[in-house]
Amino acid sequence: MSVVGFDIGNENCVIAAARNRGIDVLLNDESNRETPAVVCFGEKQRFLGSAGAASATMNPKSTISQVKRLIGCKYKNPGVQNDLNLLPFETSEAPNGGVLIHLQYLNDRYTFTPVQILGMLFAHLKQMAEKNLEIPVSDCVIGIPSYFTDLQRRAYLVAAHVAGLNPLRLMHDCTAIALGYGIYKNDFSDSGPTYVVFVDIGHCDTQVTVAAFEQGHLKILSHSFDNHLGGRDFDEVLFKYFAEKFKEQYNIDVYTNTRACVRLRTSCEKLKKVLSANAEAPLNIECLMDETDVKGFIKREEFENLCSDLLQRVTVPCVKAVKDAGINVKNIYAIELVGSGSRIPAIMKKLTSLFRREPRRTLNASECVARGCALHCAMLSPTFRVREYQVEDSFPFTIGLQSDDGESIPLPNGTLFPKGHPFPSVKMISLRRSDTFHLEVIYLNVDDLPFGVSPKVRQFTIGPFSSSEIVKVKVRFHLNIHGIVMIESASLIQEGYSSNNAHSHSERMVVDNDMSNGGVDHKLADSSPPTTHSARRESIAVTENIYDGTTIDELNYAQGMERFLADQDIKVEQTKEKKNTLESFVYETRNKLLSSYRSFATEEERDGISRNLQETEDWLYEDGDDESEQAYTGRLQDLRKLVDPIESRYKEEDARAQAAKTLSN
Ligand code: ATP
Ligand code: K
Ligand code: MG
Repeated sequence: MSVVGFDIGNENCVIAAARNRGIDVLLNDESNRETPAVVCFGEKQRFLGSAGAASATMNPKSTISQVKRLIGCKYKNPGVQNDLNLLPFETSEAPNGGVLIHLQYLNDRYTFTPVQILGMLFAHLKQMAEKNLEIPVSDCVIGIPSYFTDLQRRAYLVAAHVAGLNPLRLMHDCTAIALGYGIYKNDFSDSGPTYVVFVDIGHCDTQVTVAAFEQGHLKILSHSFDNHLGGRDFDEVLFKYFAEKFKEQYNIDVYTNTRACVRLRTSCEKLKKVLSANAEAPLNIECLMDETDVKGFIKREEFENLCSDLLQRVTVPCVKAVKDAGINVKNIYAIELVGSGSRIPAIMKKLTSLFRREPRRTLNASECVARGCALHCAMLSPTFRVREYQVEDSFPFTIGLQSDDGESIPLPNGTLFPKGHPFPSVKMISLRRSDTFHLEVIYLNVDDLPFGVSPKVRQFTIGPFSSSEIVKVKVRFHLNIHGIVMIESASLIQEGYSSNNAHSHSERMVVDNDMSNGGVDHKLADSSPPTTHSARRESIAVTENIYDGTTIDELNYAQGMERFLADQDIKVEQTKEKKNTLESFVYETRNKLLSSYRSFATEEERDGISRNLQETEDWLYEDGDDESEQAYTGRLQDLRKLVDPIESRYKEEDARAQAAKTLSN
């Protein structure tokens, strides 16, 4: 069984797998350890990952990137609108309020959801892992940002299912990093926990997590983030700077030209990387637009000045994480800096002055998320033995419960799971109702949520049921291993209350069944207190009312579409192969006619075959350049018919010579 961890970054994906008693990062076809999160729709087939990134500047409108920004998001969210302004492909609002992506493909107009695009990427990565491991890959752990909402988490799961993956857990990126950090370390002190701050600066976001380590155990104390601050924001500063410069200097406006924008952004990213290692860097782009070659130049110091706001913003989630963790800066054992976006030297400087000590880089900055996920997958898999280690994660938002019938809910401030609550976790509440009712799960503290995100999580219908009197209904909530809220069960408890009791529902106590044993136990067994002998317990149906998620029909459609697109890719690849085979046959036969076959064919035969080879070659360059698989195999068969008799004569003679040689030995 496969044991795999995926880090789906906004720019780069990494796959790690447990094998040979360790965790390995898997290589893609180009022998790279990182694969761009890009799906490009070419003329006749898709190009995924590295191949997709290679065609990004040629085909901007049909190259889909940064899907992490769009998945499970509302089109109208101002943050999403900002992102869409920077992305060259066409989008619109979906009927459910999400994002739709439109593009031209196979002479038709296609529309995809971000879930479908992520599904394509997952399928590509799955294939890559299978090729490396030489076994089918299905079970996996997938890294996600801690700030992902219920909807985004569900969307990731659906995308994984579209690709035929079976995610055992969606794991917070920094929790995975902390696991990889803690599990191999033996030098934690016995006198209380060791506090470590993890700062992950990627392409689009910054995540900060404080973890407390003890021997054999890690506990997440806080997650904090800026989901609009990453490497690409630093690129954008350079982009704006040069766009302005070139307007003055060359009188060109790149904003009016999609391809020029894409090319300038790409060059600015390269320039930024050069500035990480050099005090100054040039920028040269040939024929950026209007047949103008542009030249620019910037010093690191000037770049840092232009970025001063961004640099200041890096400190905000750091301060918040430490505050939420309730620890003192001087008690921090280490600050670990990861994510490739953090390679800008000024970021290190800024964090050094904030924490009054230099952050460390003891982890592999680009691989630690995937490695931690693979480790966790090994822990969850029955086929692997990993040393005993407990991971207790915490949920970053306060989850609340509302009732739409005006009836009160016996929860303090309506809080079902407070911010920072360990998960997975279950909670049982008792309500008093006489027929079918609805409960709405929401995120209570909007200030904690990423900007513009809807606090609505999900609505549940408990019922149908109806009773002549008010009865007790026990509802069991589950904040599951992925950080998704579910109702596990609802049951009606008939105890034969007197009518006086019916009014005391607001005083009824909450039964809290938190599983605080390291968040490892996620048994679904009911552990509620036994009811009295006279009570009757009857389970009630629970229906989830999906606001805007993917329905089963949509999942089926997406899976069907993925099969169709994958078949198309395979067909195109096979056709290319058949064409190559024909081409090689032409060249090889021509050579053989001059050498090995020469004495086995008459001159007439040789002339005939040569003529045919030439015709085929001409055809391949002209009408046959873009033909069907059958056309190529047909041509090959025709040529074979002519060449086969000569080949068998040659082989016969060759065999005879071999036999003679053996005899004489
Ligand atoms: P995210 O975590 O935001 O989803 P990701 O995981 O794909 O994205 P990373 O691969 O960690 O992101 O980081 C990518 C970012 O790192 C890019 O913005 C890239 O420009 C930047 N980067 C890579 N190398 C350097 C460097 N040497 N100097 C500065 N920035 C760099
Ligand atoms: K990554
Ligand atoms: Mg990342």
